[in-house]
Amino acid sequence: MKLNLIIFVCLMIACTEQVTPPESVRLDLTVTVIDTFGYTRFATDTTLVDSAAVMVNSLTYQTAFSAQTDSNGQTCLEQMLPDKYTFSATKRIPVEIVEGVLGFPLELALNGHAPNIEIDADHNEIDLYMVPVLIGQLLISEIYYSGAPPNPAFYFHDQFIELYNNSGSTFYLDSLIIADVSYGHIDEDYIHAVHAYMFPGSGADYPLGPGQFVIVAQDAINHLDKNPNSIDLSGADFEYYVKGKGDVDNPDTPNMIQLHHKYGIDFLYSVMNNAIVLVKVDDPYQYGYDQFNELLIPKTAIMDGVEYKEDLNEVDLKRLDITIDAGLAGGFAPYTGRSIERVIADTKDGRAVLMDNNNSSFDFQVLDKPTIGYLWDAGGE
Ligand SMILES: [Ca+2]
Ligand SMILES: [Ca+2]
Ligand SMILES: [Ca+2]
Ligand SMILES: [Ca+2]
Repeated sequence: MKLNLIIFVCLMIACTEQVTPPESVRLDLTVTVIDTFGYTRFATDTTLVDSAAVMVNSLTYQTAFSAQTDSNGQTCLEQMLPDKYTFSATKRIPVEIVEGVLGFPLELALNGHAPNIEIDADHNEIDLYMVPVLIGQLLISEIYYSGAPPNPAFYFHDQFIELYNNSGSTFYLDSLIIADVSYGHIDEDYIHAVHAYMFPGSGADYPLGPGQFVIVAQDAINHLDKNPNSIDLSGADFEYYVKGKGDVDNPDTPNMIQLHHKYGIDFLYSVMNNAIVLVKVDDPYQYGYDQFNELLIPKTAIMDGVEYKEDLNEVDLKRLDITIDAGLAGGFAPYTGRSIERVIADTKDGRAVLMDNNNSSFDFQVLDKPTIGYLWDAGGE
């Protein structure tokens, strides 16, 4: 009996053990990062992008490698296995260089993304082309979507999104929209929104000053009453409210205005994978719906967007394109109480300037617990 058990355990180990390819197949992989839009040439008289952060994800082995390009715009990853890889790179462009090229100042980053590239001994040099992307000023600074660890049951009504004014001037939240993005549409011009909720106000009712936060809760209540592993959102600034579905409505917390709600008892963020966007558009119904009852929102109206997934290696199966979010945040199991938050890139006039290169693989970090209305990096608990 005991022997049988030992054999069984050995078999289990043998089954789960990964097959390691022989050392001889390993290769050196060179990534060259190129900017043909003129920003790098303006600064260095070459199209080769130095000091770019590069991330390489293996699809089979589920490993990630990060590196930085040298003065020739190159980085070499040694001893790599032949596989399909996804390549991603990002670099912030100093405002004075943007002004030199365009004639006016603008916050830009360069992003490159090449998914699913077959690498072997004959194909081990990759040219990654960068495109300029606009950096947001009003940002999604945190999304707490994972839900609370079971106590006693799984709990996900404590989700919230935190927005942050990353700029030096006041923004008005009035009529801005938070939406989530459907998967599987190949559409250059529009995102397809499953849910879309709008801030109330008539133009100047809800100012957000530089360095200020706003919290939008799924339900603005103290969730510790429902699950001791959860959080208190009774102080949230806004909440989603879905009429006729048994949703709670805290009378002291203003409700977001429902523009579109395809399904669900609330505006629930998936605990595994989703993409959330912040939108500014004059008429949200101007472009109508697709055949799946999803609201069409032009990509040019998106102020910021963040995509997250439980499995970060699924970078080739994304909802948002490279102009909105070239990467992925997250990488943890549901119901862990963990959260995702932007990292601080800089401080300016005493306020944190958050990183927004439109690539969540670089811009976001994972927190063990959410930080409601403050930043973990700024000396949180
Ligand atoms: Ca609700
Ligand atoms: Ca309410
Ligand atoms: Ca952004
Ligand atoms: Ca926070």
